[in-house]
Amino acid sequence: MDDERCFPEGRVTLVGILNLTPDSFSDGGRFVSPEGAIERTAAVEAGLALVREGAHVLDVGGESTRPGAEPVSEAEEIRRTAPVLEALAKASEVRLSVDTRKLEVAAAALDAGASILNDVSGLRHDPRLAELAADRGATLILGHLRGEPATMQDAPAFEDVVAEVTAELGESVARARAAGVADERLVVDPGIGFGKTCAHNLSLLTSISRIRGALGLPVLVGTSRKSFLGRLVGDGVIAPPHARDAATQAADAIAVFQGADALRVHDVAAAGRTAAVASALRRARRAGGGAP
Ligand code: HH2
Repeated sequence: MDDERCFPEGRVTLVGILNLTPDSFSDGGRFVSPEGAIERTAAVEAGLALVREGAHVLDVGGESTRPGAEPVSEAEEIRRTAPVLEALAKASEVRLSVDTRKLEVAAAALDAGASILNDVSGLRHDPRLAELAADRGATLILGHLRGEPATMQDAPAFEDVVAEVTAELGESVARARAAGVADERLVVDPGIGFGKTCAHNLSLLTSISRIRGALGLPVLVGTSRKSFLGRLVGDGVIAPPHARDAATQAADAIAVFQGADALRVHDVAAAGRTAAVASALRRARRAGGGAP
């Protein structure tokens, strides 16, 4: 693996979402035939289209983590993800990430050409992901999630969500470091929508610079089309995922303005424009002597 960082300072890294699932909340079923076969050519084409839109990283997922999603076996998750990763690795230089909590799936993805492990559980599901990342020189994204995706929205409770999420992410970071993962290969993520109420998500999104400062690592933010945004723009009902794009840009702009290093998004072109404006505003505020 080369030494170039996947999430370098000085740019907002755009992570394009490519879900190979029948049931993801926004893009589920796009590349799955009625019999459950993955439509590999169409998936690779969609990934390459995201790269043309400006994606620096493609995050390939084979299991939905939405609340109440059906669990998927490791073999099925590998069947969905590994061939598409392999084909993308042949077709493009883009960095490839696998969105999984499972060791075997992560190992198969690295074999197929991925160089980033995106673990929404922050090593709580399987701490051995840290050794795998260390051994293979992979970058590790550590998300914040209490419990399991299936039940995470049952009754999320925090006394001080920012302090608790930061402390728990710190535990994930300590585990990764203890396993030998270098800081240059670590990214943290407050887990927007993962076991949090709308108010929790808003508190976290307005505290990105605090989280980043406390942990001293790049922060990735994933708000794209999430249901709390549908709640905010839905006028009494929850707006469906396709009606949450403007809301996503607003939330992501606020995150970048505070220093978010990466955005995980469905609409890469829009995120690139949002990041350009929010970064320019951030630079203007710094030049004007405002907060960092
Ligand atoms: N959100 C989702 C999945 N993976 N990974 C990180 N690091 N951060 C996130 O916020 C995040 C993530 C959920 O979104 P999506 O992949 O669109 O849906 P689903 O889980 O239903 O496949």
